Amino acid sequence: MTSTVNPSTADPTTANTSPANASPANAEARPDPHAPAAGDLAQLLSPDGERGAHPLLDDWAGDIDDTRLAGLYRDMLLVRRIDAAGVALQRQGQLGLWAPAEGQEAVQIGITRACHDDDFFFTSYRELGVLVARGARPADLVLGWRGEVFGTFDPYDLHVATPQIIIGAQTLHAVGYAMGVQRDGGDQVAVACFGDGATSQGDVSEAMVFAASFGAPVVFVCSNNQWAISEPVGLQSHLPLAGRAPGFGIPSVRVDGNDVIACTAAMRWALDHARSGRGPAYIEAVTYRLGPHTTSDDPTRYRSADEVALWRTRDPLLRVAGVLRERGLLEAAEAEAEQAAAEFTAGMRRAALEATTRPPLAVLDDVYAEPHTGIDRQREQFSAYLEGFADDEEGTR
Ligand SMILES: Cc1ncc(C[n+]2csc(CCOP(=O)(O)OP(=O)(O)O)c2C)c(N)n1
Ligand SMILES: [Mg+2]
Repeated sequence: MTSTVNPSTADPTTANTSPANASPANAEARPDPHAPAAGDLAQLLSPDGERGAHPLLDDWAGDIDDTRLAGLYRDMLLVRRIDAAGVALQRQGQLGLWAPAEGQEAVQIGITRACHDDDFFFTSYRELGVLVARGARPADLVLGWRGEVFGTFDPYDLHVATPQIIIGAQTLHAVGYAMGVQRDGGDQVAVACFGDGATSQGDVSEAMVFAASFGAPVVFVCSNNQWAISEPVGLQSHLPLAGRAPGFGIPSVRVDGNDVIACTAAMRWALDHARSGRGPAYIEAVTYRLGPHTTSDDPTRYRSADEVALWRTRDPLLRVAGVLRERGLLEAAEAEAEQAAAEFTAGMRRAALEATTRPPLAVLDDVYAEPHTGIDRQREQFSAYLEGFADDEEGTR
């Protein structure tokens, strides 16, 4: 299943219209192929809450009734609350950094809920929903972003590898794992989650070559959130990203990443393809990063308020909430999610306050067993940097 682009349906209000998006290659004349309406974007629940049909995905969504939809909504709302708590903790000085997932809950929850428990995820730093749906504990989310030693979870507990900061590298890890499954036997699938920006990394292309050559049971999930920090997706790909996979011999589907039903269905299709020995599959989930790239970023410098406002109307939670309200199921789903969120976020605050933090310089202690001039130099520079805060009041850092 390849993607085609119909320029007449391009949405002029998305990424390619802001000055920061000017591409060296004739950007003004090019329609925006990444706009949600362009091409064959698979959708089963429209922003107005209308249930739609799709030739590939219908077969995989039949059982998603109102009760299941309420469950998906509860998961998404929980993730949104946890995300907000992460941002707040960072703003309070408890975390070094946080990479917000706001706006991307549908793809993260949809793909995780479609998996078997032992399918193994290889994610970037933004897949908060995958971690939450896999049962991560509050401390798992807090200690890593605090930079604590032993700050991560046991990957074999959650069947999620340690989140990858090196853009795209996890796709290679996923394919390696999938090739291991082929050799060990079993029906596990590896899932590689990455962003639109990652598709420009050689690692991702190499991963797709290996996956296709060996017919490895891996699903590639590209969350196209329109931005790679300040670079719009249109700058690095002039056509929809789902269209790349068939060039590697990998079937793909381009799905509305803010439609949790379509994301679940697309993932079920892709998992079935991989699990049944037909090799890798690829999903491009078209979504949007509503917040900053991380808490260190100021997106007002490179994208317009209008663009963000437009995407707020496509909020993945809103469209499901509308359906649930009509069916009289919203209140219960919200109450359940809020209760779970209150407990989880209290746990996050506790984990931050109870963390035993080593002196910052200790981070360099165990890098090498022997003295090392490079580390000595870094220690000197870092000391000087820390001394810059000497006048700060006790306890403000
Ligand atoms: C190999 C590598 N190059 C550059 C970076 C710096 N970097 C961090 S995030 C990022 C953008 C990634 O964008 P995308 O893949 O779209 O993921 P998103 O952050 O939007 O989820 C870059 C370039 C990095 N971490 N690793
Ligand atoms: Mg991105």
